Amino acid sequence: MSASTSAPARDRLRIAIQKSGRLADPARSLLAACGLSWRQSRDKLFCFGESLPVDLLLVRDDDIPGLIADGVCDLGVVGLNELDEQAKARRRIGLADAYQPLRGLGFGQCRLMIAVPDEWEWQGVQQLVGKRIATSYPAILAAWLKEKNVDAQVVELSGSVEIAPKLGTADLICDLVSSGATLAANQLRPVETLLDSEAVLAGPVHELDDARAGLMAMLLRRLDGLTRAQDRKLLMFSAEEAHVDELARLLPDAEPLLRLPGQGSAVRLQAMCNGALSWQRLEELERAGAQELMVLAVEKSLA
Ligand code: PRT
Ligand code: ZN
Repeated sequence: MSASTSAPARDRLRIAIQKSGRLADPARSLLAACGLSWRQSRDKLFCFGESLPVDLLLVRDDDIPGLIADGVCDLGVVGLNELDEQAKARRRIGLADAYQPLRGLGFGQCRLMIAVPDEWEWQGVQQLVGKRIATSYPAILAAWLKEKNVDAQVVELSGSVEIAPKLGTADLICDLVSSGATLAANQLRPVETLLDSEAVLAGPVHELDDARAGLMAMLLRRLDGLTRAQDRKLLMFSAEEAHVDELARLLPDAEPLLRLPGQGSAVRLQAMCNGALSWQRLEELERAGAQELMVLAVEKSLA
């Protein structure tokens, strides 16, 4: 039985995104690139979907997993770190899983890492036994320590984790790292990675059974289309017929070449390439007889 059977049928999809912060702008841009548009300005908490019945709720990132669990929102854009932390915290108190990551979104990349004072000579996880570790991710850290069979004390802090060792409230920390500058500025050094994180589209564990299911499927298809498009380039060029086989051999990562009539004995060719097309590769193709080479970015794809 689906979890939503008892809930009233809804015909509008609701997506929670961060109101302000690191994930706010990229989340809005990505959803806009999926063809969604909204009536409200960005400082409002609710944005009414105009182009499609898909509304936005602008909230703190910490609230997003709970909003999905409670059925207030159907989807959310949130860091995998936050989603995983709250999922593990639920499991610890015996609650069933209520959300899951549906797609990685390719932004908000960071790592949840153990960082120790610079002066420590790192010898491995057993060095953590008996130590106090400050973190805003107590459930992930506790699960990791258990897996490593390390008995250490988890000191939960809601912010400014990196100054805990200096303040003497902890011996080391477990925090998010992207450039590493914050750690360096606090004389800390990353030594172990607990989680590789990025922004994800999170959704319920049970399938929806009303009009929202179709909207969700369409949104996921468009997201996949954008991801696929990012990796693809359309290569266009012309060549003498005699060179075409050799040029095709130089493009093993391309879908079959499309041939169009050209001038005289030349043909015009198009190839959809899935790999990078460096200057070096273009010059190699030129030496093998390709002329008028042009590389075009693919914006959207339902292929
Ligand atoms: O107000 P709200 O609660 O919504 O926002 P927030 O302040 O909790 O979140 P925000 O906007 O800081 O981060 C949102 C999400 O961005 C996080 O949950 C991560 O998924 C992702 N993200 C990516 C990061 C970082 N990179 C990051 N570097 N979140 C935080 N940081 C912090 C980190 O905690 C540390 O303090 O940046 C510092 C380290 O950065 P570097 O570059 O010095 O290593
Ligand atoms: Zn937050």
